[in-house]
Amino acid sequence: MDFIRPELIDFHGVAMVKQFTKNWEKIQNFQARPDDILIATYPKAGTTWVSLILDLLYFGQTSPERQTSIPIYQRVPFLEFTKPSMDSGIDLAENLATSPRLIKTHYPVQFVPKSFWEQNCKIVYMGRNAKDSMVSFFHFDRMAMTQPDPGDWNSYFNRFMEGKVLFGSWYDHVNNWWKKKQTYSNLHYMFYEDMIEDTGREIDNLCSFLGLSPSAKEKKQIMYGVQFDNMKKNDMANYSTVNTMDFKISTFMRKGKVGDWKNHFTVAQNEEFEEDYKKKMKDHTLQFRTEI
Ligand code: PPS
Repeated sequence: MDFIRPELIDFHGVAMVKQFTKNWEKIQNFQARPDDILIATYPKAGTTWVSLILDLLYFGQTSPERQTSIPIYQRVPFLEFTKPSMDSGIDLAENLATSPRLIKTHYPVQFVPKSFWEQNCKIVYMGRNAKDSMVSFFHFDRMAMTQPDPGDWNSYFNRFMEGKVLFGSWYDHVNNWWKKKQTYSNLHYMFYEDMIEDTGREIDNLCSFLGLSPSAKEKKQIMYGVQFDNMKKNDMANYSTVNTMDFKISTFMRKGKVGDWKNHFTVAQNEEFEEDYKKKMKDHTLQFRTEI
């Protein structure tokens, strides 16, 4: 593959790439509808997992053919995404014929188009602990040619802590979305680690938030479809149809575990990380688990 990787730019104080700021005006003017559902995450927190769950909850019974014919990134458009020769996320979102429209974003909370707040849209935020997010993001940046060059692990480790990776600081992202939840009640804040621990329980909580009551049979089907191994085999969910990802380097559905950071962090790195983490994560009501 011969792609020119993008450089990071400073965009309103957040590290971004031009591909994701190109449609800024249009995105800011996006007209959300009251039943739109926004799935928001820092990269690699399990966005695709939640997206598939929501898509199955809303459309699994009524349009089962979606599951085998439309890749998840078209069913749940990535709002800020642009790539030459492909429909942009904003165009896909505007043209979604579904109700509700499910829309994904990695934007920090301050970048979200104001109409989502004005329309009081439901928002599902999924957080994942910083260490595993860093590892997953590193491997993703190695294989996704649309991402800035990750360099080696040691330099990536430092840049992640400095927020010099795409979509900026993990710390600011999770904290600012958490703060938003205190004033915006239509925000459901979930954790990847809880999902790994008990997917059924977390889907039940999600359904309570969404006001959905799937039948036992439907829930069983969803649980089956969203298991890691099944998603990994599912070409409509595993991103194998994307030509800018080199699966020989790493796969999109890579490990799906809590604690893989232990295979990457040195003892010294872990100490440095913990020291820095304490300084940045002052709100003790927001707790992430790095093992379960
Ligand atoms: S992206 O590119 O930011 O949208 O990626 P995202 O989907 O947020 O995150 C990808 C990571 O989520 C893992 N994943 C899962 N883990 C467990 N179970 C299921 N069903 C599942 N689906 C996706 C995926 O494997 C990536 O994590 P890593 O640690 O790299 O394996």
